[in-house]
Amino acid sequence: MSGMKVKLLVAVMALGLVAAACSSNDAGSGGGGTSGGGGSTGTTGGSTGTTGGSSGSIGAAGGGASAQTISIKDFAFHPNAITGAAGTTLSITITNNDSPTHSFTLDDNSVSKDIPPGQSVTVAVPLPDSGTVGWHCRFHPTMTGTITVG
Ligand SMILES: [Cu+2]
Repeated sequence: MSGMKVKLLVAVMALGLVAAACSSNDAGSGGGGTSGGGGSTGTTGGSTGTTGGSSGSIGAAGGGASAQTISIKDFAFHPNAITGAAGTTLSITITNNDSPTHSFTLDDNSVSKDIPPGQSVTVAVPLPDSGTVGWHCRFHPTMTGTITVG
């Protein structure tokens, strides 16, 4: 009886040690991301740090480009209003959940990709220093969206 208790205690302590080791590792890599983000600019440092903390693997991408996901359903983009950092290239992955083919087409036609039903495509959208960038579906003019550069 008491022997069982001791074994249990040892097992619990061992688990605790493993957990402690894991969490200290996480804190370490998260901290690295935060300091890396702070190096570039103060304002974007905050958001970059958050991205680095949640997953270290895309921390590197967080420095130069950011990513957004959009889904298409019922002949509409969801969301149809997103934001991006001035002067960066925004990577947008669009998934078509409708039956017909749609497209992601910038209003100036500099980027245009068709998205077959059930599929996803990723586009790279270079953002200006200010203003907005509009996009639409070239097959269905009522499908529109806007990237606000901030
Ligand atoms: Cu469409």
